[in-house]
Amino acid sequence: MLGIHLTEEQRHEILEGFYDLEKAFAFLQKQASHPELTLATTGTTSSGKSTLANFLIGESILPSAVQEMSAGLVKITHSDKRRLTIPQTQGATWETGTWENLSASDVRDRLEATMNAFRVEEEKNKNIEPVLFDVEWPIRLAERKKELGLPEGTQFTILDLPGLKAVNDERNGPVIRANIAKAFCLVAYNAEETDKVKQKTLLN
Ligand SMILES: Nc1nc2c(ncn2[C@@H]2O[C@H](COP(=O)(O)OP(=O)(O)OP(=O)(O)O)[C@@H](O)[C@H]2O)c(=O)[nH]1
Ligand SMILES: [Mg+2]
Repeated sequence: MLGIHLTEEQRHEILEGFYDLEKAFAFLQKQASHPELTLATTGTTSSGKSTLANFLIGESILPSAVQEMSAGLVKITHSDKRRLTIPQTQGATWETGTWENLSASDVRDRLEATMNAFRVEEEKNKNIEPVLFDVEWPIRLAERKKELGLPEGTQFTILDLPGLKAVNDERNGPVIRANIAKAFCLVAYNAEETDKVKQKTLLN
């Protein structure tokens, strides 16, 4: 009955609306059976983000150092595999690809070498695309879903982010901003930082 007075354009619009509703419903259905939990370690430079992420993972797969270490984004997805993928990004001079059955130190060494190579390239080209690391790994915390009160099908991801150096940090700022909105953030800061005002500004 509705259709009798509708133009072709209006009919099309209504149909599009139904398709969107169907897509939203399918998304919610998937979310309900396989909810996603993403934790992101974020905070100031050299504040212990990667050390904390390694603790949650249960193995030291992320490089950490006294001086600035992390560059780009490391995404660790809970899996029974031990696989690392470094996708081809614009300006990449480092080895890209997928490596399987790695040890924790294999991953850490490759991440460290690639982060160092990225920093060298970044000095020459400020507009280089941030490096990405996709790690599939058994995350210790994800094996304790019951204790955490999480549904069995929960998909577990940890994002280890680079540090925020300054409020207008043009290097790491965009990577951090693009990812924290989608995650439950664990904020790390260096309790020994002497410039308390700077620290507070950054954390804010
Ligand atoms: N005293 C102390 N040192 C820590 C702690 N957590 C990490 N560290 C040390 O702090 C230094 C920096 O640690 P990282 O985990 O690399 O810090 P990060 O925040 O990931 O650093 P970037 O990613 O480079 O910004 C390393 O030397 C760690 O061993 C802590 O809880 N206490
Ligand atoms: Mg780090």
